[in-house]
Amino acid sequence: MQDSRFFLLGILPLTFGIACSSEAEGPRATVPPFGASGAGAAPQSPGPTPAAGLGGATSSSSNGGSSTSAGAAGRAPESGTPTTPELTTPGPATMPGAEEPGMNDPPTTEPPAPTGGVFGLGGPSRCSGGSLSVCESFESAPLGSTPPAGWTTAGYGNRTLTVVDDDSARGERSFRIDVAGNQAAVVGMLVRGNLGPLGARHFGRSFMKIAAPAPTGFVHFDAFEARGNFGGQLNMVRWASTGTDVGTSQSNWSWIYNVQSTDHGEFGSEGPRSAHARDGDWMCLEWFMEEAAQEARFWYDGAEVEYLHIDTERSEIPVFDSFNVGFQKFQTTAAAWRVWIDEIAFDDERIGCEG
Ligand SMILES: [Ca+2]
Repeated sequence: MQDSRFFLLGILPLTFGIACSSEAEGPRATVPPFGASGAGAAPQSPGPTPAAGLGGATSSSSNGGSSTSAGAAGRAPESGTPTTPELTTPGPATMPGAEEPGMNDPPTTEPPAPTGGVFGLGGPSRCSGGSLSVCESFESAPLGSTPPAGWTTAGYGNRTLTVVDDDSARGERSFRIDVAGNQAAVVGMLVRGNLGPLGARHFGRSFMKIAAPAPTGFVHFDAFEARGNFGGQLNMVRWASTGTDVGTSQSNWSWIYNVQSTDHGEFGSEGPRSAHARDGDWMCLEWFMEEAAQEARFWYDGAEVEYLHIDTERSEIPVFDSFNVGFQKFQTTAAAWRVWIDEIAFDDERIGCEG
């Protein structure tokens, strides 16, 4: 069910569309959440704490470029001054050169307490079996800023994207996104293009960990963003978290379905907001998206979040050109963010947290 606040979009879509899809240089303006009293706040000026709801801005994905042969093509500098956002032109042409690459539980109201060895955590990578269309363990990627083969990095802002060995869901290595504090929109994503049949229908799975304590204050962040041409416009379809105070179990902080379009604004579904992203331990995120059925589903630590089963709701799922996995957020937080991702997988069947 769409939130009534979405109808506010009718007032501001042009503004958001321009602000969010601009190909202008430099970090983009903060895009406030719908219904936020701080609408229009400029970067570095978060304004009053807004109500829960959608928010966010477009990210910038790489225009391709091989991580192994195209050098820095499509990659942003790792830190320091604001970087140049990549083009957001929709369509397959935006990804040239990129390398090839069951459950029905009740809504998750209280994710399980942090535990080790559950949800498929620990032990060696399970990517090596070769049964999944895409599975990235980071185990064979060199430590440092070079993305794994088959991926590029994208985004902007003062952040670093690094293969590390200080934490992992499995194996020894993972991919870490560090975002410096006191910034508004920051995008740090791994990008996968040349999706083949997965572009029209896919299951995804990632493990994600946010260092505790997470920054406080209102924020919209995305853990996953799939991009494609929908009716001539670029749609960015996301699994996001919005609200105040990461790690709480209040309805103001939860996972949502979120779509940002270059021409008709931003919308999504957030239901009762009963599934809450945590900080301090690994989360297992799974999802499904299909263009033909206009259906999306989301599982959290193995349990389906019913309110994020998008079937009759507005969905606008295109055939995707790229998948972006990582961390991007759109409001100023004083504190820095540290996020790890690991065992990123895509397939035509559900992967599961144990997969
Ligand atoms: Ca790993």
